[in-house]
Amino acid sequence: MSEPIKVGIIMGSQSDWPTMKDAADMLDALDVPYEAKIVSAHRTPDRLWDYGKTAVDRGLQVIIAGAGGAAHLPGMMASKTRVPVIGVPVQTKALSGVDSLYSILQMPRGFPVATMAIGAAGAANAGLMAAGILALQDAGLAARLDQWRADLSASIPDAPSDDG
Ligand code: RP5
Repeated sequence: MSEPIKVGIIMGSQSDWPTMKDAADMLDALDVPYEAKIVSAHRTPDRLWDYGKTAVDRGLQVIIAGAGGAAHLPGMMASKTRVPVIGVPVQTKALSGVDSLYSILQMPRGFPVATMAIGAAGAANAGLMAAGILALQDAGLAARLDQWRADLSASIPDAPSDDG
């Protein structure tokens, strides 16, 4: 039997996928099952509501939510479910993602969103953060995450080189 899906990756638009794929790739690397869905706060509000309403019962334990511009998706999702929400501000053309960052970061007291950096690094870190949360209850994943971190450290040279 396949492992139950505990991580939901949601995004406001197809155009967010190139960024959000970095979260998915990280979860793939750590062998963490996930689902990826387009759920827009503005264009599909009913879909957002249903997703939040059913998240606990479906067994989701972390939701990674990415959006750009007036990025209401992570905050609205946090208002609808107690499943922890990790927000990824997608980089925008008009304001370079600072709009997304502020929209996601400045939540009112009571409805937290764990906000990552703007763009692909933030998405990758969201995958790592989700894995870290699940690893608290999953020794196998904890070992894989420890190994991933050790491999990253080992790949960093101790001195710079002219060859790059
Ligand atoms: C937001 O609007 C999405 O999260 C996306 O980042 C942004 C632009 O969406 P598209 O116009 O590219 O579909 O809702």
